[in-house]
Parts: sequence; C-alpha cells; structure tokens
Amino acid sequence: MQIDKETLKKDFKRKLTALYAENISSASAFHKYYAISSLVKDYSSEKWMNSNDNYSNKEKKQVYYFSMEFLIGRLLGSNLLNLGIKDMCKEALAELGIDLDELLEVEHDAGLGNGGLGRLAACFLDSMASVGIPGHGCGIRYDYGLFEQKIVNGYQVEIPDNWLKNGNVWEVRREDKAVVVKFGGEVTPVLENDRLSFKHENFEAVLAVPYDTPIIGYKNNTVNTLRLWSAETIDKDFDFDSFSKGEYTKAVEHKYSVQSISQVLYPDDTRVEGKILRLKQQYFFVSAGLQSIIRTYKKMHKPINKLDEYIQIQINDTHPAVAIAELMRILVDEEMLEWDEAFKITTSVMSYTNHTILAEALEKWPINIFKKLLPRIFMIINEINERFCKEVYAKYDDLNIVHDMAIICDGYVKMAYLAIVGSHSVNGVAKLHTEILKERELSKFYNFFPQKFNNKTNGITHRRWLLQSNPKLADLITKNIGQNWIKEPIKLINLLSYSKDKNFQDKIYEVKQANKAQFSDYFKSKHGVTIDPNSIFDVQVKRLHAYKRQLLNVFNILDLYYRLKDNPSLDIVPRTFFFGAKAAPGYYLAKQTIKLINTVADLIDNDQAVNGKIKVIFLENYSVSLAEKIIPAADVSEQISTTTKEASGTGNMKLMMNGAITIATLDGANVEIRDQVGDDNIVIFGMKKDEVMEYEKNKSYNSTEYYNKDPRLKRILDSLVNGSLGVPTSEFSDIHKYLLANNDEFFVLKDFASYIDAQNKIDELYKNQGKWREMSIINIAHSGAFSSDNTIKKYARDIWRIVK
Ligand code: 26Q
Repeated sequence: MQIDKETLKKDFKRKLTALYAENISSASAFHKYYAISSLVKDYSSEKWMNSNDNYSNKEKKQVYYFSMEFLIGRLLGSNLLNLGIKDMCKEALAELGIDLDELLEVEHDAGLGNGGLGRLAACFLDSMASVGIPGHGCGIRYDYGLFEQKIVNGYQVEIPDNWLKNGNVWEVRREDKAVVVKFGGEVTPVLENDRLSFKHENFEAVLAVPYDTPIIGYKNNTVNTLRLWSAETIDKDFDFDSFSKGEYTKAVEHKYSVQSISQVLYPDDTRVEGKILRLKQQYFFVSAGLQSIIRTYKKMHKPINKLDEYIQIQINDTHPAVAIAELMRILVDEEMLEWDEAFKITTSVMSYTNHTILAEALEKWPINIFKKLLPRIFMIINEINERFCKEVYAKYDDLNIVHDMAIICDGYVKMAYLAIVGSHSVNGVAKLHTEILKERELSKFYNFFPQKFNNKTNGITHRRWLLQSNPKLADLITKNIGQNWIKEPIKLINLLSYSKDKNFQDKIYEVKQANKAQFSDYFKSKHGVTIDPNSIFDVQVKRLHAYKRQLLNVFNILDLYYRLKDNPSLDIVPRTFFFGAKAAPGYYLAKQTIKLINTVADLIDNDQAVNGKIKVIFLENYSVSLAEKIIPAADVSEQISTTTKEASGTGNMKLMMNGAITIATLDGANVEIRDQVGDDNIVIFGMKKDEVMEYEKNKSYNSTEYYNKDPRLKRILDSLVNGSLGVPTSEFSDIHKYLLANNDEFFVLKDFASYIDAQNKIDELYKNQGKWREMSIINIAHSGAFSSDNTIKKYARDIWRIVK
C-alpha cells in the first residue's frame, strides 16, 4: 500500500471521527496521538499478515526471544520511521495544523523492563525485523511497568506505572489463542500400555491470554510479533464454585491471585529473592509461549522430532530457563517421545544468554517452593540432573566436581546450570565477560561443554538511537557519506575521512550545541532550571548500583568543588554533571546515593564561590524516552564500573554513537570500544581485570589505607559525616561505613586518584576543540560496529543456524 499525504490527511480525519466523534479542533493531543497511531497500525496490518503467511507458507525457521523484560519505550516515532512515512506524516499533520513532535510526546513509554537486559531485548526485536529474520518476542504483559521515579526532598519515591490506563493502541488481544497454564497439585505416575505417564490433578488452572504487538522492520515489509501474555481466571470474574457456596470473598480472592501473576514487573535487578510469585511469572509465560509455539508448529504437519529445524528459542538470562523442562514435559508427556530423543531436540532448540557475573544475581530456587508450585517440572529437572551428574561422574570420577556442577544441590534448583545443560549454546554479552565466564564463573561447565560457549557482544539499534533520536546528526552524516549507513551501519566508518576536516568538525560541533540547547530548553520548560549549554555535558545514565560506582563520579565532583573553593580562578571548562538512575526500591545504599547526589547538587547551587562553573542535575525518572533526549546532547560518557563487574553495558554504545567521548574502565564492552577507536580517542583509567581478580582472591584490599594516604579522599569522606554537606551528620553515615568500615567492595577509593586524573584529561582535551571534535567523529565512525543488526546476524548464523 502506497500512502500519500492527501490520503493520510483524509484517513486521519476519518479516524478521529470514527474513534471519538471529534474533529481536529476539538480533539485533545492524546486523541490525536491515538488516532494517528491507530492509523499507523492499520497501515502495517497487511504487511503483518503477509509476513505471517510468508513464514508459514515457506516453512521458515522461527526464532523466539523469551524474556521477562522488553523495555520498548515509545512506538509511534519508530513505527513511522520504519514504515518510511515519518517525514510525509509530519508534513501532512503540519498541513492540518498539528505538530507531530507534540503527539510523539504524549505516548506513555512501554517500560516493561529494568534496564540493560530489557532494552537489549527491544533492540533485538527491532534488528530481527529490520534484517528480515523471522524472530519474535515472548514475555509478560505487565499491568504495571517499572515504577515511575519522583524525587522528593532529594529522595527517590516510587509511583506505580499505570501505563495501560488510557489503552494501548499497538496491541491486539487474541483471546482465541489463549492457553491454560497449570500450577501446583499432585502428579502421580501411571502405567499405560507399557509406558509411564504422569497424571496431574488438583492443579490451579490459569488462562494465559496473548496480546500481540507488531514489530515493524525498517523499510523491508517485514512485520514480526511481540507476544505478551496476560493472566486471567478461566471463568472470567470469579470462582463460581466458591460463589455458589456463598464464599464471596474467596470467589474474588481467587481472581486477584490469578491476575497478580501478570500484574507487576519486579523492580529489582540485583539481589534475587526466592519469591514464589516471580517463579509463577516465569513458568506462566514460558508454558504459554511454548504451548502456542508447538500448536503453530503442528499446523505445519511436520514430525515433532524435526522441531529444532523450524524453531529456535533464545532465553534471555536464566529467568525463562524453566522453558527447558517445560519443553521436555511437552515432548515426553504429550508428544510421547522417548527421553533421549526429547532431550536432544530440546537442547538443539534452546540457547542461553548470560548477562551477569554477580553471584547475588544468579537465580536459584529453594527445592520446596519449586516442587510445590511445579511438581512435574521439578521431576523433569530432577531427571535431567541425575543423568547429567552421572555423565560428570563418568568423566571425572570425582564427587566434588559432581557436587559443584549439580543442577539441584544444597537445597536449591540452580537455574544457570539448568540453562547450560539444556541448551546447545551459552553466550556472554561482551568479549571480556565471556572470557570471565569461561575462566572463572562457569569454568567447570566450560571444561565439560567447551563447544557450547561463545561470545555475542551486545549492540543497539542505530535506527532508534541515532536516526530517530538525533535527526540533526543523522542528516549531517547522510549529507557527507550518503545514506547507505542506514541500511548498513558499518558504513559509518566512511566518516573517518572527515575526522580532520575543519569544516566537518565545525558542523559536528554545531549539531552537538544545538542538541544541548534543545535539551536545556526542554529542561527549563519542564523543571524551571537553567542549564548552561556551553558547559560540558557529562552524563552517567544507568541503574543505580554500587558496582556502577555513581559514588566515584560524586567524589570527583566534590573534589572539583573543593578545588574551586580553594582556588576560585581554577581554569576549567564549565561542566554540568547529569545523573539518571533508578534504584531498586529495597536497595538502601543505592537510595542513599541518590540522596547524596541531590545533596551535592544543592550544595553547589547554593554556593556563589563556584561561580557557575559546575552544576549537578539529577534527571528524574530516567527512561527510554528521556534517554532519547539526553544522549544526543552528551559530550562525556561515564562508564566507570569496577572492572569485571559490568557484563557489557549498552549505554556506552549509544553515547559513543552520538559523539560523546567515553571516560571508562576496561570493563565489559568498553574494552571493545577502546579496540575500535584506539587509546587516543577514549579516556581509560582504573584497575585492570587481573588486578581486581588478584585483590579479590587475596582479600588484600584495605580501603582505609587510601583514605589515610590521600588528603582529597580524607576531606571527601569526612564531609559525609561532619555536617559540611548541609545535612544531619547521620544522613550519609552508612555510605561512610560501607566505604571504610566495610572495606569498599567495589574499589571506589582505590580507583579515585586515577579517575581524577582521567577527568582532568577530559577537561584538557575539551579545551583543544580541534582534537575533541576529531575524537568525536572517530567515535561516531566506529559506532556502526555496535549496531544490533550485526549482533543479531551473528546470533542467526552461529546459534540459530539460519542461512540467509
Ligand atoms: C532476577 C531474579 C529475581 C528478580 C530480578 C531478577 C533480575 C532482573 C533483571 C536480575 C537481573 C536483571 C537484569 C540484568 C541486566 O540488565 N543486566 C545487564 O544486561 C545488559 C544487557 O546484556 C548488559 O549490558 C549489562 O552489563 C548487564 O548489567
């Protein structure tokens, strides 16, 4: 379907009237947003249907990305862009007196994720559709996404994110495709025709209803599907049994208990708690997803033992790892396959991506909880475990190794081990991360299954993170190297020949200044606060975690503040330090760090002595849509995690792609960014991998030594508890204690001096604008290597065995 401006205008007016019985002059911005979005969805429907038909007619191999999180953000802008009708639509609406940009701002973010892992899933969906891979998402349609953050008196306050309150225009409810998921009850083996089968009784049956969202590829007619499952009671509103017995409260209680399964995203991405509801969420969407995949597969009339030739499932961290046992259940109990054959198919279908090496984030479930909620699944995992333990014993003849590798051990079911044993591929998300998994965290599994381990460095979609969010830069690039980079992002490398071109450097600077001014205007109108667009925009945006070391950033700011107080004529380029970070609601230290950032912001604001040279801005409610505003305006990208702790990072790639210069430790994908741009175009500081590992092994770090040795650190740490920050002395005593009495787990004090040097180097580099702009261009030129299109092609080739 070819849409022109006049058609769109006509369609839009008709839509507004059909939906709301309104015309343009009477409709609210939200109604106009909803009408245009509904129209965009109409325009994509035929492509969606055709893609589905094409996949089933041609019997194409389908990939399913199973994830507890999809951090999509807004869809109107990216859908218009990918359909190739954005400019036309903007003009058409302008002719009707409507500003498209205003409508884009009305859309509520789909915030169904915590951070990196969920956003990666969203970038992968965009890339799979855009490179034409039949790849779909499978997850949970949470009623409430990640909480909205408000800052009250410097503290984080969480507000529920009721993102569906005005409806979600993009989704289609498909009640005709609902399936039943069973929890609890008892399982008894029965012998039938010489074969053991398993009778499941007294279970709780929950209805899983899918809501589908089209995922539109970039100008290629491909439309894939994100299928999110919602939990409902089978007989809709209440349990009629209880109702008819007069037990009214019980009747509605059941309804609420069922609905609670898909009610809310867990907002914690650090410490895993053995919460039964979370396990219920996991099995709920995994079982529903697999049932629907198998049902579709069987419509093709292919033999079940060829499943792996047509279906591939990627599990996003261990959260959906129970899929391995659920597929075994379907193949053995329902499709009547023998165990060995079923296991061969299962491992050939499944692959697992690991996103973390922090021990406290590795999922394990107490046996008693697991067994009670998923009795048959537990039996299956037990069987997988027993067979695996036998193999390990046969190979090593050593019970200690069996103990270390057992899936069920010490009272727990270990999901990472299940994921490894039940998959044909285990990948880390950056070279360094994969090395650490192989050498340390999962070394025993690597020795046992070396062929399964591989690296797939993360990526980001350059369509959202450059083309859409930074149109000025995108236009400038296209003017100079043509538009091929949009379909082939690696072509950004052609910018290299302009890196020393004075004229182009000036243009790059103008774009950055325009983006900074635009952000300052936005911030002024929203918060009434003035930001100097001529200051360096120094940006640290990511979840708040001790290992990400927002504290180190704050300490540099405090040190700079004291230097300015001691010497008001200190020659530095004015700098604005931006922080955007949500803390898990139960993560006390992270929340105190937010209070500290805001306290330092106030201290500086209220001090004439620093003369507007530095400013601290806490960006409330950091989210995908806010990221799209701040990243194009960033000069400096803060990637300062303790080396070995950040699996990859993806914000680092977004910022680089927008021309920011990275100040970083050699952690996660920062290493690969350094390898791309070279040491001269990134500022590296801090401990290296071997050093961190050495200290951890020997337990030889003593933070107090650094406090005693470095008067700058002494002054900063003392200020936390001596009242000089303008808050009661007790306010930050726990941060103080964490760093000194508890010995600073993430080496903030140890890396402090080298970080300060690196920050001084940033200041020097910025003063040399020729050099700075050249660096910026070199970074943009190399950022094509981090397009998730490249990443996804590698998954397709190496893991999913898709030949294109
Ligand atoms: C697990 C169990 C119970 C409750 C919560 C969780 C949970 C939820 C989310 C555990 C971890 C997460 C999210 C992890 C995450 O976002 N990891 C990041 O993944 C990115 C994409 O690979 C990497 O770039 C980051 O380095 C990594 O921290």
